[in-house]
Amino acid sequence: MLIRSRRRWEIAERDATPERVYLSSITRRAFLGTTAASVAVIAAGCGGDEAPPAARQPPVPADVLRLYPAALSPRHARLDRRLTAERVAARHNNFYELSEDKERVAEMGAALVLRPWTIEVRGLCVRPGTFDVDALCREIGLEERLYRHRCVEAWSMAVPWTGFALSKLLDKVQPYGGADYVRLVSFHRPSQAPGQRTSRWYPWPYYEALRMDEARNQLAFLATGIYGHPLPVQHGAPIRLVVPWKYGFKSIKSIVRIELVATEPGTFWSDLAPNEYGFAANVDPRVPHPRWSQATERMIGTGERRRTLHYNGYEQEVTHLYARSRSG
Ligand SMILES: Nc1nc2c(c(=O)[nH]1)N[C@H]1C(S)=C(S)[C@@H](COP(=O)(O)O)O[C@H]1N2
Ligand SMILES: [Mo]
Repeated sequence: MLIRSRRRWEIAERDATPERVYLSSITRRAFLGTTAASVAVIAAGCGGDEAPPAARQPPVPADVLRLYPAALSPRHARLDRRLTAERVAARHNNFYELSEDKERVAEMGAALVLRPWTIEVRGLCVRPGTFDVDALCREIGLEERLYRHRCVEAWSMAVPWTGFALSKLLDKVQPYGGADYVRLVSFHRPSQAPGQRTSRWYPWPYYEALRMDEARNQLAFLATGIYGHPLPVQHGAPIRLVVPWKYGFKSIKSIVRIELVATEPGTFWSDLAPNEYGFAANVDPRVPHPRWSQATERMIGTGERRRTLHYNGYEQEVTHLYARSRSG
C-alpha cells in the first residue's frame, strides 16, 4: 500500500503538470499528511486509485434527450481548424475533483450522481432561485457551437458544445445594477469524487468568476452537451461554463451555484498561485506563463503545433471588453 501511494507522489513531482501547484513547504506538509491518510483509506478498500463503481444514474429525461443534436448556431458554425476527435477529447480532461490524471478522469467520475441536478442562483438579483438543469434546457432551448479551447498548459482542442448563453440564465434572475461580478461554484461531494478525497490540500469546491460584462458577452456559454449528446461526466456534466477566449481553467465544470456579487471574488487557481494565474486569464500569446511560453499550443490528438491567437481567436467578440485599460 505504501509503495502505491509513494508512486503517486513521485509521478506528481516528476510529470509536473503545469497547473499542479508547486508545493510550498506548507502544502507539502499537508500533502504528506494527506498521503498518510490516503494510505489508511486505501487499506480500508476505498482508495483513490481504483475507479469507483458506477453510480445508479437516473436517465436523462426522454424529452430532454430529444433536444440533441441541437441546431448549429450560424455565428459559431466555422473554425480555422478541424474538430478534435470525440474519443480524444473524452480521454484528455482536467477535472481535479475526479483525478489529476487526464486519461483517468472519465473512469474516476463513475460515482458522480448527475440527476437530479440544480443550480442555485443567489445574491444581487431580483429573482434568485434554484433551477433544475433539465428544466432550463427545456425552457431556454439548446444550440450547438463550435469553439476553440485553449488550456493554460498549452494544449488545445476544438469541439462542438451544446447549451445556451449564460446571459439567458442571468436574464431570468435579473441582476441588480451593483452586481458587477458572477461567481460560479462546483459540487463538493468527496464520497462521489475520488480527487476530493485524495487531493485534500485543494480548497474544494472549485470556484471561478467573471466580470458581469464578460458573463453577459454572447460567447459565454453554459454547455450541457458535447458532440451532439449530453455531456459525459469528464467534460463537466450535467452543466459547465465555456468561456473560449480565456484559458480553460475559467470554464468551470459541474456547476451547482452562481452568486451575483459586488466585488471581485477570488478564483480557485488565482488564490492557490497568484503569481501564476490571474483573474482575467485571457488567452494571450505575448504573455508567457512564469514557467513556459504561451506563444504556441499543441492540438491534442493530432499533435499539430499552432501559433496561439490573442483571445484565442475571439478578438472581434471581446476586445471591447478590455479596451479601457482594464486588465486583459
Ligand atoms: N470543476 C472543475 N472545472 C474545471 C477544471 C477542474 O479541475 N474542476 N479544470 C479546468 C481546466 S484546467 C480545463 S483545461 C477544462 C478542461 O475541460 P475538458 O476536460 O472538457 O476539456 O476544464 C476546466 N474546468
Ligand atoms: Mo486547463
